[in-house]
Amino acid sequence: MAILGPAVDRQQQQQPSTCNAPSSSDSCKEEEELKGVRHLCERGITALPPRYVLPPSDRPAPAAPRSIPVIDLARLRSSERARELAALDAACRDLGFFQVVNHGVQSQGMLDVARRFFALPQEERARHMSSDIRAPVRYGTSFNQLNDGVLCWRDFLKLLCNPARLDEVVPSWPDNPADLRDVMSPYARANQMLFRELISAALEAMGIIGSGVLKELESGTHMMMVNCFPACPEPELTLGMPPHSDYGFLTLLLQDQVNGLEVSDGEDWLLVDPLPGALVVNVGDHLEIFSNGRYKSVLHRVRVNSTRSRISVASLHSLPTERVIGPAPELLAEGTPRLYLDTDLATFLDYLSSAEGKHKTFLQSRRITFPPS
Ligand SMILES: O=C(O)CCC(=O)C(=O)O
Repeated sequence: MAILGPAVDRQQQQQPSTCNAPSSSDSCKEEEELKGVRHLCERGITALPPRYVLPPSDRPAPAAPRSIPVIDLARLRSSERARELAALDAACRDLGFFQVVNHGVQSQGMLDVARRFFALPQEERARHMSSDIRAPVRYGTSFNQLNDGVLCWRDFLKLLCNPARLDEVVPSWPDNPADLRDVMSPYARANQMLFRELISAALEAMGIIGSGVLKELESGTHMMMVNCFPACPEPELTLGMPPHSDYGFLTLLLQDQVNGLEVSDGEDWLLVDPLPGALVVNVGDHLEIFSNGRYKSVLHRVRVNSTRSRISVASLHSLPTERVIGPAPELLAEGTPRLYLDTDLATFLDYLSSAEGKHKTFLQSRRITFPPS
């Protein structure tokens, strides 16, 4: 589950390591693991350390690449809008995932600079390490490295880039590679514009027009998760990210040419094979709640492979953190029952720290269950 925290606080410098040589001591092993999977690869590991090994039932099975619905932005902007809106509506209702083509967002530089960031020496990347999940800039590893029983084969750079505060936060982003800020901030802006266009289309498809949500989104949240999944010595035993749903309205995913995203259709995991240059978009928990269940926030996970490193950039967009989110009033007209409780960030954080957080998805905890009639 991705977390959209408010833009707050400090960064914590990583402490100098006392584990200078590969060691068998448990605390040194743990310290090495928490430096991330790129670091383990640089140390030349040839087998998966035990903390990354999933129980057999959670391991990825071989999967054939599959296409997902395509939404063509050129058509959405043309006289064919109504047909494209219907396709978008169907994709959000059925799979909860689609891909966008002809979007015009320049992304090659973004992937390139992300790759160069993860290729920096460990000490340089570690300058941005923090155990504070609300830190606006945070380099880390796994899914939630402080809580994960089994670690994931992923390193990430989280950048908070809320539209109303982007210029303010960019100076706190890494300054190495030297062009990182200059490349990533225009990408963030272009991604925000695309998100606004897509969410406006989704609202129109649901018949929600002029509700003020678009205005609220101007001061909404945008978090970029820049992910690196290095080639893994035993990919059949682990995952790059475990099954999770996203906490926001929509997530826009940029990935390089290496596939890895798998989407649950309720029975099987589908390995997503996007068209070259497409961005993959998925419905998040907030949009499922806001749409009163019409749109589906679906579990997804990431598999890794033994030969190729993979880079992805997930942009998670939502309403302001203090906004309480419930089903849109327009969708509750004429006696349609409300299917979800209202929610806000505090509820989500409480849920994460509760025992329930380990067993159910957040969305399930917000569903209203009706007594049998
Ligand atoms: O890399 C991917 O394919 C998905 C990443 C993702 O799900 C996330 O960052 O939340």
